[in-house]
Amino acid sequence: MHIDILSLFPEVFEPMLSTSIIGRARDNGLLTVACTNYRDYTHDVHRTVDDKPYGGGPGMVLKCEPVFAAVRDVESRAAVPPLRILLTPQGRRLDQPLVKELAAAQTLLLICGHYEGFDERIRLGLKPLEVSIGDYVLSGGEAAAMVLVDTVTRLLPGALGAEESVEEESFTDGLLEYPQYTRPAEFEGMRVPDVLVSGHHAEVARWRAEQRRLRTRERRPDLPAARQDG
Ligand code: 6GU
Repeated sequence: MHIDILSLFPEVFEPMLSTSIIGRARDNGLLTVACTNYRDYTHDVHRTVDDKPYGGGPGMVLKCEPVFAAVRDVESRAAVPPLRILLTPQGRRLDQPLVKELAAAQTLLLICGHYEGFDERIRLGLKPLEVSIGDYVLSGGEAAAMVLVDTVTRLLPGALGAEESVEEESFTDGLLEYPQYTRPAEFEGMRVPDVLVSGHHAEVARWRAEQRRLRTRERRPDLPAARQDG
């Protein structure tokens, strides 16, 4: 997969993109990422990317010209037309089913905003898929783009080692993860459950399945999997 990220702050991405699973996916050629600054597509001496809103009001609005120019330039060099994604709190909420859809694309183009918002014609003209990562306010789309890249990368074939199976994780089957322990068997009076120390694989599996059901019901009764019998 190839991901282009358009942003006013392209430098914020590199540390997370070169670390851990994303870094390894890039090293192994499963993923390429290119970050581009809208400011490189301005033509005035101040390299202006934002302006006051028509009709008045607080804050500044991201201008059309540098965003359209950046999108067109990046896409003109792409092998296949990318799936355009606009990071905005007004978008479709990112969840694991949407992550799966995005991970099936060959190329993603992530359009990050900052300031009070985008000129509406960015939506109207570029017709991106609008994606939000949750119901809270971020200062810009950068943190949301990073979340999206992380979640999608984990689903690329070969990105996770055998030790990091996608299958057993929270949300892949709609249930939360079971509790994990490692040595020592007792820490500050807290003991690892006997069943895990016992070495009975079938009982361990049964205990973990039960813990997942209990946890999901307790913590996330809103999830469909919490309502199932068993
Ligand atoms: Cl994608 N962008 C911004 N600015 N705020 C958000 C968001 C995105 N998702 C949740 N809050």
